[in-house]
Amino acid sequence: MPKVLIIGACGQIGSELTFKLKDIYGSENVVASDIGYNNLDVVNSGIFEIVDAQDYNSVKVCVDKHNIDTIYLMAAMLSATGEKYPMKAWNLNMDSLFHVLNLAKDGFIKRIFWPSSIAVFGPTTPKVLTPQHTIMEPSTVYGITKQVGERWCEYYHKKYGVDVRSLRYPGIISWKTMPGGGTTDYAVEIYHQALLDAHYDCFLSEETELPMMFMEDAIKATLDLMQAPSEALTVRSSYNLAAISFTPKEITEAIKKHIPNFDISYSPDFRQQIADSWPKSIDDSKAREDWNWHPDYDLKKMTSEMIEQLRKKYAKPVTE
Ligand code: AKB
Repeated sequence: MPKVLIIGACGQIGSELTFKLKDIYGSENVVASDIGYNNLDVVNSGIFEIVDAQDYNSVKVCVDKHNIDTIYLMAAMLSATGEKYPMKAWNLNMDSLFHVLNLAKDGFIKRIFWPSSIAVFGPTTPKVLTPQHTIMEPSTVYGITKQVGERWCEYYHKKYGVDVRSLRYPGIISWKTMPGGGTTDYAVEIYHQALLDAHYDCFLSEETELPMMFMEDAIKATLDLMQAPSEALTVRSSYNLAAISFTPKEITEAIKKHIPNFDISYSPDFRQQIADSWPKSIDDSKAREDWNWHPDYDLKKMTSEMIEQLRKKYAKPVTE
């Protein structure tokens, strides 16, 4: 049974990963951690520690205290916030990765999950069915940190035998915890606003097509990759991963099937340029070949689930 530490457990993906890992390995084998008590559902769900991902000693103390052998490093500054604070994004995204890679290199932990992103690709990358191996000239700070991170992951694996595994997440859509600071966040906000106001003002233009994925699929992919036999993995930088691609116009049509009076307006801002530099769709055949990846959710199924869950969430009294 692995002893797991999630760093960044209060965030959008970290929180759901924490709940799922507790289901699988038992609450006593999973330590959630973050820089603050930012998600009370996570904090109150079992063992929780304050860990500063940028401070090697803070991470090491927690690893020693709980005999951790596996780390999911989910703390990161995403694309939109990264453009506002370039050096903070660089420092957080790189320092935290080096700390866990070095813990593994020095034998303190055995396995690492580190998320990369479609942001590793840039304006010169082929946009449709972007291949696993292709031109990568990211134009955002976030994308640069992810691309550099991938190189270091592969280097630590080849040079020191570190068992680090990674996925290039597309935009992740979920109803439990809000995303923060990403360019794909519109695809979560739109569901909330559809239910609250029947209107959404989108910060991307109507034809901006981006790769996306429902949270259930993202968690499944993460756990399948982490449980795959080491010999099966031929990619130690980061695997392309895909499920759905859609535009703001297409997600609006899908939402209108449930909320017919929903309407959308468009006010593209600085995030448009980021989105325009990313692929429209991804070729994830390596992930399918190596560890049998396949997604379960399309736009229609995801939209039904999002609307159903958010309806329940908003129907609950505020005191709950
Ligand atoms: C972002 O929009 O920055 C992230 C990502 C695609 O990695 N959701």
